[in-house]
Amino acid sequence: MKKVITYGTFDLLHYGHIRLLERAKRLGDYLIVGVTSDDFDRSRGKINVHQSMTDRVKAVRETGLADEVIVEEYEGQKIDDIRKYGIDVFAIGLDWEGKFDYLGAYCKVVYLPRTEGVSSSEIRREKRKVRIGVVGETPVVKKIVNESRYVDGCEITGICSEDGEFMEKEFDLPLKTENFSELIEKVDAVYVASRPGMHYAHIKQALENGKHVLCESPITLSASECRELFDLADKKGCILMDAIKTAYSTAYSRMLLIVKSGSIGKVVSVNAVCTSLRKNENGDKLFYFKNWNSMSAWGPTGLLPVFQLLGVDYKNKKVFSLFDDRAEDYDIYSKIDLEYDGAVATVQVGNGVKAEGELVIAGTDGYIYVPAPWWKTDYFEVRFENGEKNRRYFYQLDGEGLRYEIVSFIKSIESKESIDVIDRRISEKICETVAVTNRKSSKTPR
Ligand code: C2G
Repeated sequence: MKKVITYGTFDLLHYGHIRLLERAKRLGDYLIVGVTSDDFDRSRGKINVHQSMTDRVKAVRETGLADEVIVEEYEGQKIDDIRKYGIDVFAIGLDWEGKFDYLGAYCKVVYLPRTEGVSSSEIRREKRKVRIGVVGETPVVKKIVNESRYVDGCEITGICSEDGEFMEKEFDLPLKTENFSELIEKVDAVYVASRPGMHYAHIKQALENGKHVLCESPITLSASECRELFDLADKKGCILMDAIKTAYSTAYSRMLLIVKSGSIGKVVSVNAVCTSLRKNENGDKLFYFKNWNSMSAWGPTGLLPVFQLLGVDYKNKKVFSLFDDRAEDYDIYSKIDLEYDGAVATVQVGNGVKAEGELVIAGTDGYIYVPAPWWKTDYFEVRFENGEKNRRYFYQLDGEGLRYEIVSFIKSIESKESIDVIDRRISEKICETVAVTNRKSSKTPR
């Protein structure tokens, strides 16, 4: 029996895929189809795949052309599969010409002509693009504009900023305005990265006008305002999403699953440090950075693993802050201690201070170590007293997680259902916990 194998993502299965499978099948008597796993696609930079692996496998099965469907999970698997299944022919579309010649050492390699005029990317692109307007003046605004170019189905069409110079100098966009109403009139969705004190007004206005919102955390400066905005989003049938890029990193979410599955025993402590220095063009330290004090700039990220692992119902909170002389509510460094039943957490944040940005999660059997900068997690270790049991994990992270965050936002808009990577109760609790504390209140920490 002559065995043939082919591989693909087979997203939104179309005529081109079916013809490829038919021709591959004709090359032998038995056809094995390898469908890529979601992780494998992500690691090879295919981030816009619309269907889940389960749906893609189902669609390939339903063609009735595959005698067997397998999952492709890792680089180099093709060689393993060819040996394991005793493959005679490896077939793939001509768009891969030359790329799989190395498999010629194991079986015959055939490149089949592609079907012209149809592709998953085109089908995805044909859908109307979501027009996104950005508001704000933090450095992440630039990153979001750049990262959105990797995401099908959206385009950044305008910016609104209080800082006219920043807008003029840094952006090449069709619409630049200092008037927020003008921006939201011309877009379907808004990415809010204005100063935290402005979030509530910006989000409310956007939602009231039926626009979806992705907002840099903290969404607002109080839990009640945050809840009110989520309720408004539901009422208006709009998406409101918290933008903490770390939540969208594959390594970070795997790390959470490992902890939740009990690998390190019961979690007794979460210790997160997040700091950065702010500099202006002259290299001088710019402490007062557009109202993003340490608590608002880093608090949400630092609190994320705490709330995701220990929950939001802490019993006690103590905050110690060091303030910049020039501004009442600008903490250059804060330490948040949270007490839970049977666990504690410490989050240290600094905007204008530098320390080792690690995350350590201690458990009764072992601990997790995520090296600096842990908020861009691509690597972590599970460590035990007996070092032989230690495990190391690495997952590719492109665009600091921002592009996956935008993909989730666009998918939520298209499916009209929020993909809540960050639970709403966590977003609300973040708002409540980071709401500083000016010089006076720091003397009587809550
Ligand atoms: N294809 C085709 N004609 C089209 C579109 C796709 O013949 N109009 C073929 C591709 O050449 C490929 C198969 O259909 O052989 C699956 O295509 P994709 O789903 O785009 O998968 P791809 O990214 O090419 O994955 O390890 C993964 C594989 O190497 C290929």
